[in-house]
Amino acid sequence: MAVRKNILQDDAVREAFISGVKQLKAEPSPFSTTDFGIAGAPGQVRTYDLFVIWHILAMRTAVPPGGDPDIRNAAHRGPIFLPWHRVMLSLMEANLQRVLKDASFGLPYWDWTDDMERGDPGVSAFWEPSCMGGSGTGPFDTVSDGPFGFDEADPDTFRVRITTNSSLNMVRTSRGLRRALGVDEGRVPSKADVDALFDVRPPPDGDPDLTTYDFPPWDASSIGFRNRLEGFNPFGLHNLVHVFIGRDMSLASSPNDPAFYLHHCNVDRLWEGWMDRNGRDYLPDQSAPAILRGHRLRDPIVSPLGPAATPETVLDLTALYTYDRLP
Ligand SMILES: [Cu+2]
Repeated sequence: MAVRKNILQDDAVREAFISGVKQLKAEPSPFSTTDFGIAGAPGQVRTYDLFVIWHILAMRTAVPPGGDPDIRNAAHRGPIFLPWHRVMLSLMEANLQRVLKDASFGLPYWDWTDDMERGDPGVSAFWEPSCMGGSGTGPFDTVSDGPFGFDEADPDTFRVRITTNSSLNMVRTSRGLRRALGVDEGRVPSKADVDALFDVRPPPDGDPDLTTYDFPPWDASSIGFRNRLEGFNPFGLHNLVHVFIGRDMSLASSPNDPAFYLHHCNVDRLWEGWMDRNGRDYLPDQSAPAILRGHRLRDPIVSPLGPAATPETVLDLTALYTYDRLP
């Protein structure tokens, strides 16, 4: 059983995360780039980059098929958003446990509200060279400090290897990680934003009842807890943090930035806190129409990294991990 802790409050877990990411970034997976239809000479996909590919594939899979992935896709803009990323995080955590040889390792979380309360969220121990490194520099905003900074002369330097072009086709690359902290958005969510997410007083007319997980039409326009946390309606929380970090974090290949996992771990913590208060209830159930296939209670979440899960099988993972503190 793992306990997930605040990355800024535990040096050992921070160092283990960094070490584990570097190992997964170097470790070959059983897959080749051609297995995923990626153009160019075949190359072996590393375990870490397999997560990037999986995320891109999900993001460009419209639900329903033939629809618009910007309205609803296999991992975002619909009810599956929270369970899908929970499965992804659990698989990352299991892979980190494996390479770290520590079955009790818990994926750490980044509570960005602490950074916002201190004033300038771009100035935080989180962005120090001892943790994630900071904002990028140069024409492409390439990160040059910290454990994931780019050093052309170092063959083992942290590299982005898979990304997408403007048509969401996967392309191979070999470059440094890119970030532009605070450029497209100057803030991250505040404690007040999180308090509002948990405000279960009877809503004024027209406002969502945040004790309900999600509502029709189950997409990026829906009101309710899921979309408030995902951050499409209104814009904020999860989405705001991606845009605040910018560059690689704004793309379908956003798991290229290790900060992705620490951010999403905090999103998962908020969902866990919500279920702890409001019950482990998910919507829609299996009676919802087939156009929602992929977002219903017992629809499979399929991954190249492990066995399929469903929302129902991940609603309660307290036997696998807990958080040191719930909101
Ligand atoms: Cu995502």
